[in-house]
Amino acid sequence: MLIGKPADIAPSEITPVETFRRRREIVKALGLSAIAPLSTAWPALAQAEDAPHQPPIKQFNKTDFGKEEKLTPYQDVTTYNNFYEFGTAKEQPAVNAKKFRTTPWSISIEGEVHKAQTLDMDKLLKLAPLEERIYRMRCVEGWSMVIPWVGIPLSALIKLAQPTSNAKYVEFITAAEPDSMIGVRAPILDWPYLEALRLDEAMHPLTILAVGLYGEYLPKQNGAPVRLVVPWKYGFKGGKSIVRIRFSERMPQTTWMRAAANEYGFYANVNPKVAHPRWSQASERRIGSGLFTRRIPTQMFNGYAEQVGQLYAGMDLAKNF
Ligand SMILES: Nc1nc2c(c(=O)[nH]1)N[C@H]1C(S)=C(S)[C@@H](COP(=O)(O)O)O[C@H]1N2
Ligand SMILES: [Mo]
Repeated sequence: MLIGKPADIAPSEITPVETFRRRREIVKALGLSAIAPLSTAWPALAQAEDAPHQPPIKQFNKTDFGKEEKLTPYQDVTTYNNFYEFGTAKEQPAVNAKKFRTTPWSISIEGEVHKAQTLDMDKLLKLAPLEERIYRMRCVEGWSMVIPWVGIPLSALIKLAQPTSNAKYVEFITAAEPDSMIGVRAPILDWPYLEALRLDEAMHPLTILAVGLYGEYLPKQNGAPVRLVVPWKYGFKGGKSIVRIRFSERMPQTTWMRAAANEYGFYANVNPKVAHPRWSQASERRIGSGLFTRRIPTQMFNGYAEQVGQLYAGMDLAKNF
């Protein structure tokens, strides 16, 4: 993910994953994390502390879905984040989100629905049984993780809202609080961060609202208390810390389309055959797979083609990227 126009790209963004991971893993392997001179030489490391665990979720269903995948370690999932509201560097959200308040929280359901309403977290958690979903997650930047999310199908909320016959799209509007979100005070993106899905994508059983990971409530840096997860799309579609869900007739302009429409399309389906204008999407680095992070081939629809391919039947995926 890059900010705005190509001219703004820092050279450090070209291989950020490798550099960050290798340094951190080498230092860990050598047991050197407390040594000050090294931290000074490698500034990114100084902040890459382990994130604390969150309270456990008492009740959720486990399934076999995704159980063949090797999970990305908790510490990688919670310290290597994209959440620009808390800074653009991967290690910043874990550090800068600490003061962000996530209780009380509610989501306003608006637009083309028969049952517009405000849902608090208690109500949201009762919409459907919580379930663990082990999903491969692919960032448009070229790295990936495997995360055991805990959440509910987004379809449960949609059924409650009762979309009108005009509703074709669902927008996710996320928190934008300058007082507690350091990134929101800067014009990094057009705040609030806004993402959207076509209604049938939103209804798909793989699409979830996540409230936890690794059997614990979501850490703030991962989008507490509730965020969207759409495993066949690039990670930027998964808006974090959602405050409004709006149903609309016309395709919404999303934040990343506004920032660079030629680079980040509305669909953002993972597709190894359609390159980003500035880099290939044919392969990915799986985070946390050892000292020298493995590069593996990227799969069509992130490997979920069997489940979601029919949603795009007849569409030109090079045009509708
Ligand atoms: N509100 C908000 N949501 C966001 C982002 C963001 O900057 N702000 N970044 C997105 C991107 S680019 C990715 S890859 C995922 C990362 O989620 P994770 O840190 O939980 O792995 O969050 C997405 N959701
Ligand atoms: Mo991303």
